[in-house]
Amino acid sequence: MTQHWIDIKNANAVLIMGSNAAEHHPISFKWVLKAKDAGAKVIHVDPKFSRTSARSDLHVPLRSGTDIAFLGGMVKYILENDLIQKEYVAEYTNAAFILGDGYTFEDGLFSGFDPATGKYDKTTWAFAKDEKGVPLRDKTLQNPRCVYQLLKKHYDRYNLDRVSSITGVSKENLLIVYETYSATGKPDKAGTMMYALGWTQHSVGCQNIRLGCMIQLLLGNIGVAGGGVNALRGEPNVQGSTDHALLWHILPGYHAVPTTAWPTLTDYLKANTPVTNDPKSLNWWGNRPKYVVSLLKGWFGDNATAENEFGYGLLPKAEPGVDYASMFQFDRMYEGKIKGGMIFGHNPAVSMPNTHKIRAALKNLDWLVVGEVHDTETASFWRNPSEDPKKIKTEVFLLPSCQRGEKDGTTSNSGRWHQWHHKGYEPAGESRSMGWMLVEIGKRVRALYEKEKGAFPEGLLSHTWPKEYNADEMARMINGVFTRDVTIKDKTYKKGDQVPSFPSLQADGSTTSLNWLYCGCYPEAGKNLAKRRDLTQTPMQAKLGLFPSYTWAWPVNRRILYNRASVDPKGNPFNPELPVILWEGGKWIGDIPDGGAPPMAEEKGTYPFIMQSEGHGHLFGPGRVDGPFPEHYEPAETPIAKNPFSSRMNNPCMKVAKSDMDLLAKPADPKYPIVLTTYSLTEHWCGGGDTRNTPYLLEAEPQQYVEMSHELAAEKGIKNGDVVVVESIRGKVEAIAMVTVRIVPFQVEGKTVHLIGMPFCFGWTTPGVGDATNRLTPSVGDPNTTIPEYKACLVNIRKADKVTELSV
Ligand SMILES: Nc1nc2c(c(=O)[nH]1)N[C@H]1C(S)=C(S)[C@@H](COP(=O)(O)OP(=O)(O)OC[C@H]3O[C@@H](n4cnc5c(=O)[nH]c(N)nc54)[C@H](O)[C@@H]3O)O[C@H]1N2
Ligand SMILES: Nc1nc2c(c(=O)[nH]1)N[C@H]1C(S)=C(S)[C@@H](COP(=O)(O)OP(=O)(O)OC[C@H]3O[C@@H](n4cnc5c(=O)[nH]c(N)nc54)[C@H](O)[C@@H]3O)O[C@H]1N2
Ligand SMILES: [Mo]
Repeated sequence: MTQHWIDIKNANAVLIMGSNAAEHHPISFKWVLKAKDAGAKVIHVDPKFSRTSARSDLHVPLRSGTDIAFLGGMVKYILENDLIQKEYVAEYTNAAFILGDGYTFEDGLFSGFDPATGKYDKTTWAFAKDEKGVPLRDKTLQNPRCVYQLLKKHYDRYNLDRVSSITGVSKENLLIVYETYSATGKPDKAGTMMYALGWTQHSVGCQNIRLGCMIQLLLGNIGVAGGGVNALRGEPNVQGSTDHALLWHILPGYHAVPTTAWPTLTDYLKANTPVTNDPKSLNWWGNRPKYVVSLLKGWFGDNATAENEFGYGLLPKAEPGVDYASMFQFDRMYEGKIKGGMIFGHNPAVSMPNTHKIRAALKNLDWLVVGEVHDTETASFWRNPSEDPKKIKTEVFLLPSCQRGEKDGTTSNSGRWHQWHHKGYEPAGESRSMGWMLVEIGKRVRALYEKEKGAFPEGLLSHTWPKEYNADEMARMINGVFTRDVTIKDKTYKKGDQVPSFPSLQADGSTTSLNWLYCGCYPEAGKNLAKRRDLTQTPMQAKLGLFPSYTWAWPVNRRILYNRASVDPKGNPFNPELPVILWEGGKWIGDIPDGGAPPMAEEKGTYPFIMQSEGHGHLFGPGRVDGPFPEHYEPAETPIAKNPFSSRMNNPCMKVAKSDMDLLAKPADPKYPIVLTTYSLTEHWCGGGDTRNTPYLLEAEPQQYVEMSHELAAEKGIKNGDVVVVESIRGKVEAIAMVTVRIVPFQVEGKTVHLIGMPFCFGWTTPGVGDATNRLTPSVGDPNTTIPEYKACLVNIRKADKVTELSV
């Protein structure tokens, strides 16, 4: 989130799109209702009606997978009716930047596409530059090659008729949403966007979010109170685990994972440290060397020296171009290329797409370690009723793990608040925390390497490894310490002192930090700010709902990111009623400003979007792999025969697994005419491994079901409560029919398209509940993130021949 939960109350309009906030993020929804009580309009754009829709002013059903068309139509509406916040757009976004000659867009493809690799060469997406290398700009926005004009041209094709026909949303509904939401383009008005899986779980997931961001930039809604683009994060603790690099492609603090293309630290830093020649651009990522060296120093301690490039050579390197995301790890496992592995707190045999393939892949392992609170479909895959355990070679170890309440630690919430939780009770039985297990496994593997050596022992043995796991000590080291006596701005720090915050981190080995973003969360010995519960506020902060001394937020306790964009170039708040920061007496007050420089118009002033090397918000976004402007493509499986926007049916860069089990239905496949979307339930948690073992939650939602419209039920001769079979080209699932007005048929490209919805929390280890919905879904992913397309695939549905127990 660029904001924090409480700030949602300051919005004049709330667009909830791709999220069921009331059910899955109830705390966020408390603030939505406060905004609504204060007069805000709340809009829910979602294929099905839910508790979120029930409390919104407007629920707009749209066909799953068509958000870019919907939002592209909004961009056209905003530009045609001149509703942008002009000063913000001209000064703070790259609308005025002029593109070089190479950039083109034709028939669904941007310039630089190589059909052989399915990848773009992005060099043609570069801006034209002056002799100093600074992008050329036309702040009148008239130059035909400026971003504003190219944006206008791109979305000119997204007219009401076409958008309505592809999304299945009526023109009246489109206009109401466009008009209501774009009213927040006035300087003193703010709209907020709340999204989650309805946007991310698509082969165009990243571009869904980008288009949301672009609308927010056009309306001047980023950095201001009540604005923002807000990812409602999932699993506790998905925000923290992303920050600390649970994902394969980054190191802690969002640094690219080293690859063999960058054999030395110098190569790595050169490739990953942006430069700017514009003195008004802070270019914060220009500091990357300080953060990477401090991370290496934290990992390797005295074994990290300037001579050995701080141990960079000890890190494993990925192969460039290879995708190690779990969807493709399972693909490699299915091919027999992976021998063993560990799975902690994850139940892929239920939650990964195309679970028949996942389950087949697990059989190829020699050994598997599962860290779990319960037995699951993953730990027990070898005794699935359709398997013969005697024929499965895999040796499975189940490590009993303790539950959240049984351990100390932190979670980072969606608003980036780093919050401590205390252990409530002792772990049951022999269960242990994951921290304990990982430290212990590390110790034992190191002892073996010391004794037996093996391949490349230096990597493991050079690590600073803790003697035992201690969450508070870990938080202290995540913040980082000085490795020698250092004087910064007249203040002397001794070796071993805590680094006060990340501007003090250095690239010379004098500091450690296991994550620069969290540097400042533990600024002095004994001062773990995640434990802070101080409600003190100034009157200005009270008006905003800002509690700066309650816990700690990354970065540097800033609560609203890009807050320098909440003031005009002279430093006057766009909304004087709710200033986030104020320039007063030569300094900023309010929230912690993004960089301490004076207002932009002053000589030493800087641009507000400090994480972009040119300092401007990206309307034109060359950073993504699949295009600088979001474009509508159909999901990998689509019920229509032709994409009316171009002759490209699907995202040309989408990730597709290609094994013999990865079949895809063809466009408008008569065997699979129905769109399936999947979702979580209030009463269960994700794959249900936990909640199916909690009797009262299971009683509340006891078995697999499928929601469908009355019209589809009538067509198929299905009655409410019937047992039905839902079938895709990859598998089938039995479910109870829930015939409901919450789902309606869509009129798409001149025909009726039905959509059905299923939860994904059920699995065969719980008797009588049915098996995984993901038996139906495809191994197709977004090209930037490889997040699977769980939200739109094709199926058919029929009444079961005989009434059965819900079976596997
Ligand atoms: N009680 C409870 N809370 C949870 C969870 C849980 O399992 N149970 N899970 C947690 C986790 S890990 C996560 S990631 C979050 C998930 O939070 P959400 O994203 O809210 O979860 P979902 O139910 O998967 O999807 C949200 C909505 O997206 C809609 N949708 C589907 N396809 C589309 C589309 O193409 N466009 C649009 N606009 N909408 C679409 C669905 O109909 C659904 O209403 O919740 C977290 N909170
Ligand atoms: N069709 C479809 N599939 C989806 C989604 C969807 O919307 N639709 N959503 C996706 C999303 S966003 C997510 S996040 C995934 C979630 O799916 P998974 O990653 O599989 O995670 P969970 O189902 O939340 O939990 C897995 C296991 O963790 C165990 N567990 C709980 N607490 C602890 C602990 O402290 N330690 C250990 N070791 N184990 C613990 C639980 O018992 C549970 O069995 O599913 C994804 N799959
Ligand atoms: Mo999630």
